[in-house]
Amino acid sequence: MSEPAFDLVIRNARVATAADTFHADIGIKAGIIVQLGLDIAAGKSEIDAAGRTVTPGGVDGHCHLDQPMPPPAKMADNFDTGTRSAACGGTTTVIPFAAQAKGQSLQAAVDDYHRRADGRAHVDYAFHLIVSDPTPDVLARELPELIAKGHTSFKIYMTYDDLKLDDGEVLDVLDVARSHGALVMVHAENADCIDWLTKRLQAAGKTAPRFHGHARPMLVEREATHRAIALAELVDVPILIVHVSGREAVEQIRWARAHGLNIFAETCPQYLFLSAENLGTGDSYLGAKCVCSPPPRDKGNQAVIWNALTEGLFTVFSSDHAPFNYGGTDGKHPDGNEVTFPYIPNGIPGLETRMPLLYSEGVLKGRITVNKFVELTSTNAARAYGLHPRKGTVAIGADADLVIWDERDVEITNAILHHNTDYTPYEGITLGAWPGMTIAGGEVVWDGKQFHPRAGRGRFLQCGAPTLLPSK
Ligand code: DUC
Ligand code: ZN
Ligand code: ZN
Repeated sequence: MSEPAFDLVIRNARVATAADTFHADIGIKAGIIVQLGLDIAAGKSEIDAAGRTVTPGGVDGHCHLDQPMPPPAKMADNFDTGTRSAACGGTTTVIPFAAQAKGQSLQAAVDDYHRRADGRAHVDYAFHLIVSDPTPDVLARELPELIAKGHTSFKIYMTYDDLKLDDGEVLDVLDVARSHGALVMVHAENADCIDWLTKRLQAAGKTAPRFHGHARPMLVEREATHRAIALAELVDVPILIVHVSGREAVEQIRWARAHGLNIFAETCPQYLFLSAENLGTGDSYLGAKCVCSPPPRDKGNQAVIWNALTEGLFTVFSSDHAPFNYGGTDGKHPDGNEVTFPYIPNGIPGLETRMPLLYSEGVLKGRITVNKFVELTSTNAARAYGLHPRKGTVAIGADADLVIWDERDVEITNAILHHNTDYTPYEGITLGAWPGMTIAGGEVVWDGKQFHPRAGRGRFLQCGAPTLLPSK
């Protein structure tokens, strides 16, 4: 008897890519898709996907794992638990951030981050850089060297004291990106407006978690989005505005595109599924669970983000997973205390729920096609961060990273999730779909009931040049 032709065959799949939907068997060998066809030869193992949709594994191009934090804050997920939850939610590539502390070299931040990731990841990963200290050496030597080593995207912040750049520094970083073909992701919120509002709110005794939203109104995001666009126009370089949360930022992006500027945009589940109400009422501290920046907006803004998503404004849909426990001493209760809103660590968990939320409420509710879903959750992130077509599609030669979807009701509770965070902001939401199986590099990592760990399965990916088409 001859050896089976494939390690794994997925039969009778309804395959959805960003471009097409078609029926095929998928033949996998050594972790790669090597054949797509009808009635292909046998595999050592076989999975029947009849009646089910198969999409590329998700590429979460914006998540934070084991990122060093000012004490006592500590992220609840590292590369083990973060990639475990990613896999169980259908995401097979994660791109967290090697964050430069002010005064630190970028290379030191990358070396430290490799130590945190090495041997722990269950799915493949790449690193964006966070540039917080663009010294002459960083701009002239470190950034170009790191871009050449596969870090072709970096995030910059217009807020947060320990991370923010002034406009001149933003221009310098954009200029390096232009010269070396990298993509800059911009966190657009006006730091001075936030500081000013925060001081006034504190002076008035308005310190409960819900005032986090009052300190960061839509206006501060609108102004910074406008400024980021202007700075990118001056340098003549594309940028990606991350975590767009509402109408006024959407209007800025539409304006930029109408003027021929190449501005890409990201939104996240929290701006579709959470609203200002989740930041709590009165003095309740529970709203700390949903403190993230930009904050969830009102229901009108939520509807604007849904419309913008269905109309094609967004390039990518990412989790911005930034996990802090609600209980304990190193998360939302620093040193065990209820603190005033400026001291609540910003961020919510969302790696595992990102894809099922959008599949259920986007695809199954008829708001977007399954092809648009694939584009937003996988293909465009792979393109933006130079990983396509190895990642982000179902094609011969691509990595065998796949999700087989089960269309069944699932109630989200923290107990069914695999992150290490002690809550989910989506507790109690019932979805119409969940990954029935996730395959990463040809191996089943999630079978719909059980996670199949193999720390170190996840490989570090060197990213190439972004291959996104100009934004429309
Ligand atoms: N905001 C960020 O910019 N990053 C992580 C989490 C958050 O809320
Ligand atoms: Zn951000
Ligand atoms: Zn972020």
